[in-house]
Amino acid sequence: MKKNISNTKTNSLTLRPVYSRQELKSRIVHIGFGAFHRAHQGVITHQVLANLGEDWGICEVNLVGGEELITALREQDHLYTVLEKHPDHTQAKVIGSIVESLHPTFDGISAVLEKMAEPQVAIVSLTVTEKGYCVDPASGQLDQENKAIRHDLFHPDSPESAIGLIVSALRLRKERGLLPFTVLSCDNVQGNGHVASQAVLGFAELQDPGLAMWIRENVTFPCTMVDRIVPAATPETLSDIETAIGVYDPCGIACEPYLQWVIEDNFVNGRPRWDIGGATFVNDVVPFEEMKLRMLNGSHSFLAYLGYLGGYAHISDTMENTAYRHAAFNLMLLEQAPTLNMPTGTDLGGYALQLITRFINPALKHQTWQIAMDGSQKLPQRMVEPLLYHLRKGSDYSALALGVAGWMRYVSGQDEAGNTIDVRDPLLPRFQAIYAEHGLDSAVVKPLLAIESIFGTELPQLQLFVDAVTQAYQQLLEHGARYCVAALNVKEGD
Ligand code: NAI
Ligand code: CS2
Repeated sequence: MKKNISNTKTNSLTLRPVYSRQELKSRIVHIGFGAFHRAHQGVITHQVLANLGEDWGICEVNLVGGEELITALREQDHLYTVLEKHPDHTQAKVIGSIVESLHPTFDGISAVLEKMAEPQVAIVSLTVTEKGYCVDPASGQLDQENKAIRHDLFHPDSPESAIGLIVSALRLRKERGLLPFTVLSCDNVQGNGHVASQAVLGFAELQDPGLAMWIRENVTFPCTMVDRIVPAATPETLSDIETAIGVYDPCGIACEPYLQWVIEDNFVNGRPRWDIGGATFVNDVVPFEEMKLRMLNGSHSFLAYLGYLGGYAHISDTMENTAYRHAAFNLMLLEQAPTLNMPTGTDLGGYALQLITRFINPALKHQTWQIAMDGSQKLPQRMVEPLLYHLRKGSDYSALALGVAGWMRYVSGQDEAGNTIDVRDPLLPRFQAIYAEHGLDSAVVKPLLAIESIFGTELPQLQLFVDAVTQAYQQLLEHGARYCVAALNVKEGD
């Protein structure tokens, strides 16, 4: 038998789950067994089980890719390792909250649907990336032109999208007289619960208005703010984990020590005591979500585009350059924080300092290229609203304008040394067409800003903004990213 984490003693027996995993049932079906979920919901649920011994197990589903990962997970009895990387030491935990897994490729989509229709399933949670919601990012409405959505509308028994799958599973529950489940989005999408709800209801309306009404009356879609920096695993990550636990774990994942989960407490069919595992239940998540998306993710995107162009492979590398560090801090505090409406007493200065410390962590090799991915889906919630705020108020938005110009320069597909950039984005063909027409020239600014699903309709009409981005783009062409980031600090009187 192949030696793995389930059949071999790890370096320390205390790493093992202390609760009886036989008692666990799949009361949560999670769609999107990626890096983040393993280090976040998987861990928090594990902590609850370790403290309370309840029966909230998780069944994992991957709709897109991940076949090898699911196969490996099954071979090791669904146990996996999380390695927390502090700047100067690491800490490993073996997580036991996952009890089963399904993949349409091996098990067929009907097995996934049947699982979601089992009576004990109370929550269907999601980490399917921004594009997995099949919505127009600027309006949040279901994208009826999406290929998977078009397929699913006419094939309720064999859905391909997460949205089609959820609607079909809810149909089964309605037909069988079962309680519904809560749909819990854990993606970095502003108002993620509302977006999930709009997508699910928009889809159900088109397919079956009666079902849509039942969903509207019976299902809830709590919003959540999720936070933990979890870079994609590399061979180095897996080797670090092997060193820590003494056995190779292909499902292992490394992450930062910090962890936050703020959840709107609105569940229709029960929920685990995730507060025991470190989550916070609140009535209104929106302010926390906006704070995180604008201050953390907004500056992450800024650092990803300008860092990649400046020749930095990781976020921690950009932080070694004082100009980048100051620019990120100023972006958070001077351009993003003022756009927020936080509960009294929220210390945004302290939050910004904490974010910079997290970004500096040299043990966390978080690639700028990874964060740069899918910019068309990320910019709307990270930069567009704050830009509109400043343009209405007449306040400074130089760092945000440079961030947008950095994204535009990045999606050209060519770095500052003339090497190819592997740009990953659902709108790549659109970017390529624009660059094919105009070349590496500031003439691309207007057609890129005209992409309504990213920038909406108001922003591209504001000449001041168009001029600011055009100027920043021109500067990037002439002087490069490092120069522009340094010049930004001089401008802000740093
Ligand atoms: P990953 O690349 O490891 O996993 C992506 C997951 O999404 C996979 O399970 C894949 O099957 C699924 N997926 C991709 N496209 C899909 C689609 N069209 N329909 C259905 N499923 C789809 O990425 P990771 O790191 O797990 O991140 C996933 C999401 O989690 C992010 O997009 C973000 O919204 C959120 N997140 C990630 C954090 C991180 O630091 N990695 C932190 C906070 C939130
Ligand atoms: C990052 C996020 O990839 C990205 O776009 O900005 O995944 C970031 O690491 C997390 O949101 C941190 O919680």
